[in-house]
Amino acid sequence: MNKIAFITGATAGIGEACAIKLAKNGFDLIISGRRQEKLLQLEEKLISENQCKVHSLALDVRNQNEVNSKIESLPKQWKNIDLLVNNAGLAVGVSALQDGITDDWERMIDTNIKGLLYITRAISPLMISRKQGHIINITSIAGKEVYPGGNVYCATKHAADALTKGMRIDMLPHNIKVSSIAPGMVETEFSIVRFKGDEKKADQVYDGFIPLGAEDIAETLYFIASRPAHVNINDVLIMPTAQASARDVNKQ
Ligand code: NDP
Ligand code: 8X3
Repeated sequence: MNKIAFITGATAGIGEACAIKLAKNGFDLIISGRRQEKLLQLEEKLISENQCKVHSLALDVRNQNEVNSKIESLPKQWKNIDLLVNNAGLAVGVSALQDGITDDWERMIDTNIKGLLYITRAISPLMISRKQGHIINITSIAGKEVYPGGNVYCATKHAADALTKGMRIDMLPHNIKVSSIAPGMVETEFSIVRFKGDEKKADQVYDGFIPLGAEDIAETLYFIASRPAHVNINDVLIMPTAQASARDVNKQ
């Protein structure tokens, strides 16, 4: 029987690449995100290219009622979730705090912190009842360092880093692994979202150096997820070779 992975934010970028990598390596998948059309496209691709089963679950991680009811409504066999990838997240804007837009702050806090909590609150009891499971949180270099214009996004990723550590303690008696991956710059839809659809500004972020690709994170995630039962990788900080810190990028 295949293992089951539940991925949030599978409609783009890192989450989509993780779905493709896990499907190639024998996982069945529950893929989630808000964009139903993208989920269906990915579901078709995964099923046509792999020997795997896929269940699409359109949901907004910010809506706890929706999260609970959609997870509760999963068919019984899909509730045996072995791997949860808490990936859904976003940055919105680069304003200094004194110029900040409350709606941007709330989108980041509600998605990156509260969404991660709602999903984990709903899925971890299913893992606990089976005394097995693995939760991998996609945090960020922004959870280790703070950079200009990063204020609230960095705060949410510092929170995700702290929650990873807290979860690891809480899950310890239940034989559940908790890991995190903290990437530096990865070229995905991330900057388009951050700059609210301004593709020119988004492209400039990755000009002059080779950023990570979503596949690089997916490879790392699969490595973490495929260690023997007695081994847990707590945290991986992964950067492009051209990046030394959140603020130091060797652009040519
Ligand atoms: P993308 O914008 O390409 O993908 C983000 C994904 O999150 C989409 O699938 C989106 O789906 C989903 N998502 C966003 N909001 C919600 C929501 N409210 N409910 C459900 N799903 C949601 O960005 P990345 O792939 O780059 O980002 C993935 C994660 O990696 C994020 O947590 C990000 O903070 C983190 N990260 C990214 C880095 C980068 O440089 N790209 C570096 C470090 C960390 P939909 O719109 O369909 O809901
Ligand atoms: C995304 C990477 O450097 O923009 O988490 O914070 S960065």
